[in-house]
Amino acid sequence: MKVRFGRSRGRVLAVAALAAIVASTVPGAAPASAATGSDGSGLADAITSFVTSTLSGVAQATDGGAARSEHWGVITRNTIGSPVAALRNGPYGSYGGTGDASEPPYGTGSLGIEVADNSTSQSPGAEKVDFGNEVDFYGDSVLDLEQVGFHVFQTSENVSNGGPTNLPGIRFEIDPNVGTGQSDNYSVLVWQPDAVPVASLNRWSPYLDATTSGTWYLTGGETSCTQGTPCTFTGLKQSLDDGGNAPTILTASISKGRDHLWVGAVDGLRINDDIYDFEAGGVNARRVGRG
Ligand SMILES: [Ca+2]
Ligand SMILES: [Ca+2]
Ligand SMILES: [Ca+2]
Repeated sequence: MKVRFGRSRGRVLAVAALAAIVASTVPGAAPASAATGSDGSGLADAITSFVTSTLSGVAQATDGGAARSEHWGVITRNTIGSPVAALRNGPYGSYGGTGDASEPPYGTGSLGIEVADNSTSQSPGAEKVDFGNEVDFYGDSVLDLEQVGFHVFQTSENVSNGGPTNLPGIRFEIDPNVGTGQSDNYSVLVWQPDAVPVASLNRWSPYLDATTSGTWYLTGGETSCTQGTPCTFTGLKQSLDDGGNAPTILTASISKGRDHLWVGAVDGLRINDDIYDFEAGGVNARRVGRG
């Protein structure tokens, strides 16, 4: 099944924004096509020309995915303390490194993350950050998730600070729609990666495929896939596939915390047919197979 996953929402918003521009640009709120010739002057024609060229530009940008860059950022509700989640250049290295693993897997930048383990007055004192998107995946079915994963820049210092699995993960806030709890509209679907190989420390990792590695669980005891008894990706989806209303996505994010100090970077977040390329200037969606 081919699903326009994570795409339709951005287009709807772009068109809605354009409609607002048209309404505020054309006096009398007439449709753009009806403005021509209404007063016999060139003004209406000029406005129509401007609106048409704007429409064309928005459509092209949205189809390329770049227009949705503004939907990515720190998810405020889920962030604790003052961690860093910043679109940055690099990292290149570590020093002396060469080859593909010494540069970001896509483009020239990435999502830099820095989280402290003991810097708030809360208990635990650890920070937490979610950098993600509350718009473009909203309403998509969890059961349609087929591809998930990313590349990470992991350091040996992070391993010293929290062990080999001290890594950021992926979180989907969802409406689980399982069992008799249809009125329970919230759970978090969490992927925790396996440790990266020692040979991949202090450089960029290969693609970490969340559908075949690491562990998945749901918060709130929605299914048998709990933090204490996590599941594979396949097992997780099966546990949510109980008929009736499908489980739906609310948000998607890269997440770290609350546990250990961590400083590193993530790039190339894949969700189905799109790879989200984190760059200093924004987030670019690259359609798989289109380069
Ligand atoms: Ca990048
Ligand atoms: Ca529900
Ligand atoms: Ca269901």
